[in-house]
Amino acid sequence: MSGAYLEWRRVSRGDAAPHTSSMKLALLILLLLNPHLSSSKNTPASGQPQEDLVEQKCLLKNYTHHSCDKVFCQPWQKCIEGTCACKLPYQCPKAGTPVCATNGRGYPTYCHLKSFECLHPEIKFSNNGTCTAEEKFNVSLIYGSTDTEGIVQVKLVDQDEKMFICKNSWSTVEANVACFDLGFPLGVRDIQGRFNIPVNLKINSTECLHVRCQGVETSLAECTFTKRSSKASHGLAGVVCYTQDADFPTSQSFQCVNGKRIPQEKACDGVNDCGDRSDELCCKGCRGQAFLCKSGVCIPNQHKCNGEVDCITGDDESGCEEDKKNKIHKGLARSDQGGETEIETEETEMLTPDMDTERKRIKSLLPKLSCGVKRNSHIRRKRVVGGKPAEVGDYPWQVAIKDGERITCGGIYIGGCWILTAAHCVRPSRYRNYQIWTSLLDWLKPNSQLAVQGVSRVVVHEKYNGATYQNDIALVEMKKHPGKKECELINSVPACVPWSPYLFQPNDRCIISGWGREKDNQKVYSLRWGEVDLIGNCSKFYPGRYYEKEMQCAGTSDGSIDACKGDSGGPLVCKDVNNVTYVWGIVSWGENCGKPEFPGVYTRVASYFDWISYYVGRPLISQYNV
Ligand code: 4AZ
Repeated sequence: MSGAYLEWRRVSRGDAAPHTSSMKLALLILLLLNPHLSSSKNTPASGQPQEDLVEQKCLLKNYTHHSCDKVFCQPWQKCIEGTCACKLPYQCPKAGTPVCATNGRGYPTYCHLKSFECLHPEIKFSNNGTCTAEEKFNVSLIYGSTDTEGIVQVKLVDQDEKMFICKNSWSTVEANVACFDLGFPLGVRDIQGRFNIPVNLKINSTECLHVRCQGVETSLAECTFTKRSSKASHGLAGVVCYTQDADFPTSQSFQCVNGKRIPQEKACDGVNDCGDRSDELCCKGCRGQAFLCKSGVCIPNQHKCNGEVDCITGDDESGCEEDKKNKIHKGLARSDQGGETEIETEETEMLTPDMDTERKRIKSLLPKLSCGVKRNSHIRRKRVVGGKPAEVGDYPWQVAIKDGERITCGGIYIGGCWILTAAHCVRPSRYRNYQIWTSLLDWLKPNSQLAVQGVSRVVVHEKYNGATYQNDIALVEMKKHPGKKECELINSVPACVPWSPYLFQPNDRCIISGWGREKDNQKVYSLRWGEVDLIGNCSKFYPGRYYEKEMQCAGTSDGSIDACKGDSGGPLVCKDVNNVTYVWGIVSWGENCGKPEFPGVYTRVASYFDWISYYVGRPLISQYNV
């Protein structure tokens, strides 16, 4: 945590620290960025220490369930400049079953309807199949003292009677969806309440319905309703929806991005108490059983190893074979309230179609990017101090940039005809002088896989600063071979372009490669590689010269592995839990080579996702098709 940041914290808590003018300015800027701070953003009035599971610096970014830095977008959305935006219906996969909306209109698939709803939120999902006049799903509240609360009643499309929901199938997840459906955009306030249930109301427990939502629905009609043969009496589900006038006391509360306040102890518990998930997206740890994604997001424990990736870092679905075996061994399965309970043996009758399965199916039908996965990997052999020699196919995204007679820099193939490199490596006006050598190992003994491409264009970042090395990033477009529509690089594989700054963290181990000099300035002719760790807080090594958002330091504690002169423009790649390789950095600068007190500095590629996609086109590098 930086000193400046600590200072701000003191100011926001209202301590008696004298306000310097720079502190006042910083506070003003922060308030402009987040108006909620002016009330009591996670700063209890009692002045108690802040909740330490929450990452304060991250909160300032106001992340919600629409922030693709932190979450995956829905299949009917696309990630643009950090926000999940609505796709147009025609961008949905064509396959699927027809569905009906609340406006009585039919849509060819669930994705088409959800995409339409994304643009016109007043129209919601009603039912599967074709639209007929009588069929209407309906939710209402009864026995409450105001219209914001009550026992939940639903009328399913093909049932005549309104029915109650069983309390044991009811959680914050379902209650949020019910409140959204009823027109309370901030979701649920409480699932307990004092309701005026008539004493003569006799409900047979078999008459209540079970409901299961995923938490991404906007109407209860999208959740799955079942009827169970259980004879046990469980009580009926009720809800108090959240309204601003029925506010929580301001002390000890967490301020959600949507303006809702929730008890502080509900932040980072895996449950979307805010309704916009803003209480789960900036976490250093999670409460109870919730699972902490490497990206700092808490998800409910039952989403771990459920076959759907929830963490952008993929860690909720890795190592699941072990987990599954354990679960089966212990006879454990998903329970209603978040924990794990014994598998229920009662019969269940499905009353509504399973739209969650439909949503997963749509996801699987979306086009997938092929990047970051090597075609054939083999076992490495030789080892050399300060890096090891690479073998054919080890770094299929690594390219060499030849300027005239000399190989001056490295580069990274990112797909199509595009090479990513450092701005200080190239000049747009010199594009005719450049050649891109792919699949090269040793430039004294060119291997058979080697291919050489001309260059048609060089784009240097508009804000590249040669004095400070800020925005040291450039794109090189290769020429297509005559008569060809695409750049066909048979032996090359693109590295994936990271779209979120949370995909990798300090201390993650990554790989650098290049033809750069050895520590003793000795020339190198064959491609070498080495493992380095991402380093946080790099300002301490380069005070005043390190720009956190644009740069990333990496190295080893003894400095033995480092990039050096000639490696510039080349890759710092990191592998995710699924062994997919991302270009996390571009070799940019550093004081000397191989000195532990001066780690290598790389351009932080994730910060330039939008800049890159502007030139190369979103579909080439975007995980979400556009
Ligand atoms: C260079 O001159 C250079 N040790 C590249 C990387 C580093 C230092 C210098 C990092 O291209």
